[in-house]
Amino acid sequence: MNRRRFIASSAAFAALSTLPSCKKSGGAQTLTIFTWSDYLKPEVKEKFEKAHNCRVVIDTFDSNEAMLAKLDAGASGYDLLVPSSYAVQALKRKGLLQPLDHALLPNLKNIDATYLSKALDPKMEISVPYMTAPTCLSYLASKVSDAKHSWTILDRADLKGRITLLDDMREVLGAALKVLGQSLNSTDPEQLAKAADIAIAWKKNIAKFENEQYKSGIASGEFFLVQGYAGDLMQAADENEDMRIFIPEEGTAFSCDDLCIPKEAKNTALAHQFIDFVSGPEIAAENMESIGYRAPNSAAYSHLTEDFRGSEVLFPPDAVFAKCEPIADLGDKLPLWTKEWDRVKNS
Ligand code: SPD
Repeated sequence: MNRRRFIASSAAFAALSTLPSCKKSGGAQTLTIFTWSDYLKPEVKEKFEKAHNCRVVIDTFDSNEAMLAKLDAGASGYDLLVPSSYAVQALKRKGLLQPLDHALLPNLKNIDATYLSKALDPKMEISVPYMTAPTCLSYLASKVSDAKHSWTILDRADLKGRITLLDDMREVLGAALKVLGQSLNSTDPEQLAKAADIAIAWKKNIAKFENEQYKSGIASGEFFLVQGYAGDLMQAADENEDMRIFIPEEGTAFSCDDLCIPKEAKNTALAHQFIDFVSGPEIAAENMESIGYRAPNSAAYSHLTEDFRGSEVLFPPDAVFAKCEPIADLGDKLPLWTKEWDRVKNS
């Protein structure tokens, strides 16, 4: 696939983001985005900067919980956030987001209506879907024999010390709940306790819980089996053709990350312009092909290559997709999860 090499380019991208803003040098505006790493094609960023005579500054988080904690602690200065849909709901409950002005967003007509019918914000009142993808497992074919395409591959003691899991309770306990045949959004205390027991057993085999180094770690051969996000794994696979990526047979999280504007944003008009820009058909397709994620944007699909459309990870067969679930907002049940996750982390 024609993806930009992100793993090597992340440092350069971060360096670009620390350049002085145009406010100081040329009077142009700065759009500050708080988002996941490797989640915007650098050339798309440059095209937006050129089209709107502005500078885009990227600050990154590596989990929704880290993003929520930073905002809860009072972090400000962001014009645009890119949380997963369940975290958008949490931000909304806290009164941290502002309603979107649809008059400034003509490209909303491109957003996939089938997707929206199941989305947590179907009318896009406070958020616009950006990218969606499953959480997957990936392994090195030359190192992992007889790889069963199941979460239970994490039980394999022969891979001890060569596995990583995401440092994310929704992903790890969610995967364990899928092994139990339960919803990954369960709030049943008994099911959660059993899921934590499974995660504790997995923990004995892993090198670490972490959310970023797994990409270069599996690409370099340091790790043999990692849990990660589909697009990040596809970017890594561009570096190492020995990598295989699969959706575990029990099902997985199929998350969507959304674009939304914080209540305190300074550059609200520019933030709307950015949302509209990345929702245009050609730009959405270009961005998707580069970062390896799928934008729910009907108008963009005809601009995708056959290779990309053929990805069984991003466009899984119906039977596989039926076992996948979006991550839901836990609301006041959150402590049930944090209690079990603490038990896993302290084991
Ligand atoms: N590098 C982009 C990572 C995108 C992750 N999506 C969020 C998944 C939520 N669990």
